[in-house]
Amino acid sequence: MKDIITLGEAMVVFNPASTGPMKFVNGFHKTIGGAELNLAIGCARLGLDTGYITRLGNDEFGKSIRNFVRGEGIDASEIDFIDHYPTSINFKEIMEDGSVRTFYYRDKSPTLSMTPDVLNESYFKNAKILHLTGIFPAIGEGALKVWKQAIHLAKKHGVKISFDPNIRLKMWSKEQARKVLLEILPDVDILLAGDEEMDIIIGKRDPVDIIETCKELGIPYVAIKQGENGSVGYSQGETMKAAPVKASKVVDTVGAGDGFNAGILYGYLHDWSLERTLTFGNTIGSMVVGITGDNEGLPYYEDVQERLGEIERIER
Ligand code: KDG
Repeated sequence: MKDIITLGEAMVVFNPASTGPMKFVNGFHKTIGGAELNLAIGCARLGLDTGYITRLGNDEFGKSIRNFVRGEGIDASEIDFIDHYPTSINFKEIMEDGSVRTFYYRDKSPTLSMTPDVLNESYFKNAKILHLTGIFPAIGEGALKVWKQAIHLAKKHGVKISFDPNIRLKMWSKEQARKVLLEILPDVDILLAGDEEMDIIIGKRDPVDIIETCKELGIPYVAIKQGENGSVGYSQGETMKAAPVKASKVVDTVGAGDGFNAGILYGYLHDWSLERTLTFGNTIGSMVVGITGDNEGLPYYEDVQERLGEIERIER
């Protein structure tokens, strides 16, 4: 039985070799990204049994992504390839303060060629949690249908649905995002969302108000990300705010939310208290921003323990 399975679009990510406006950057480093894949990497590094579902272009980039997924110890048996759809690409611009702009080349995403019947029902039957984001349905009509089928299969087999809206306004408008993402909320078991994103979806930004709405919708487990202000969680009648964990440095903020999510899912699966779980998630988020790349900063379990002062490591 897998702890986590996730459905997403992976991309080759070109990280700039220097900071500043992309139009003046001449060198890039080829890496790999995609919110759901980052989450899968974060979970696998913590020690969870993780599987990733996607379709890649039948090209060199697609093959390098599958190799990378396998190298992280993530099950890649539900990855397939398609001709004539190039693997998607994302170029990043990073400023001195670590803030990022992304430039997507994903209009002909291989995931657009997927149809609902390609999802393997037995893979869903054998999973504890299905993690979804609002990026996949924003790719286009075909991807939206596959995403809805994934929700259907999870519900059919009692798989918990974890959901991060991950609203990307370069991919769709606020109105389109609201329409699609509002619909999924009643099906969600674990909501992992930014306060600004919830403002777009339900028109509420204060975590207390967001949690009220989640209770009305029957969402049992909630973690609201507030960036530098920490996070607020809700579970089993308890609401709790967890203080932010200060990053030792900030060089690239991409992937911090995915790292936070991995930490929360780890705590959820291990029945940890809300306080411990939120602190664990905040700590991981603060570690991710210190390293360039969408997932290079995602820690292993011992790295987080060390950062929390739970273990001491002798390095030399
Ligand atoms: O959450 C991080 C992702 O945003 C990044 O890896 C790229 O998936 C991506 C996207 O669509 O922006």
